[in-house]
Amino acid sequence: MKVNPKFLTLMVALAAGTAAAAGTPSGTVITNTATATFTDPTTNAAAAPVSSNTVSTTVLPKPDFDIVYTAGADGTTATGTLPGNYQGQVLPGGLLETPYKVVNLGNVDNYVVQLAANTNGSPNAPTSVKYYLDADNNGLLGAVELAAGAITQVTVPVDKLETGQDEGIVSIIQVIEVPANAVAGGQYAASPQGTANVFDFSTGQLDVDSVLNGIFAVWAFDRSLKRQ
Ligand SMILES: [Ca+2]
Ligand SMILES: [Ca+2]
Ligand SMILES: [Ca+2]
Repeated sequence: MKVNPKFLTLMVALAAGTAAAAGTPSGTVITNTATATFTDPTTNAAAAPVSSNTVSTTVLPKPDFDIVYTAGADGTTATGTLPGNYQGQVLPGGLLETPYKVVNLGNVDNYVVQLAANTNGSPNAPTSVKYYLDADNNGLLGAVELAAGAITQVTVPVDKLETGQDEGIVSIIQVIEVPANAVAGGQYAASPQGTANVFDFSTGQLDVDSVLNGIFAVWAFDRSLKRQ
């Protein structure tokens, strides 16, 4: 029985290439056995098919993420135009709550993104900036979510290819606390900044990256509100 070795090599290469398909979760093991069918030149009849060795390839991690507004344009810098529902006025000592989404853009399941507040460029320093898990994904900080406590990281599932919805999203709420002695018209701004391992496509290496939500939430005080 004669089998063209070049043909088998080609089949194996095709099988290996399949494992690089975009979006396949990392750690997935793809196996492929190539089968060659051919005519036996000694008999000029169809010979029994020949199978190659089984090729196993493990999909490598290519993590990536973004932090975005729940609606409206996103950015990656701390300047720009705010969506309307990300600005407003509160009393001194008040809390300012805005929702964001941490999005898994890679193929790593249970992908951990560290969260911290970026207040660079804020006209005034907030008393604190905290993040909470928006467990019911309604964009509001509920009593149960508040009681669960502030978080410093989120664990984001991978988006399953076999489903239509995007499972790779975790919703969070940012809470800016403004000082009790804040003056009227004072502005306070903060943006969630995520840090996590990401895959650098230019080098093929894993790297650490941060992504701002895009722009700061700017809030102003109105003295008239204080008298109400
Ligand atoms: Ca909620
Ligand atoms: Ca899906
Ligand atoms: Ca962003």
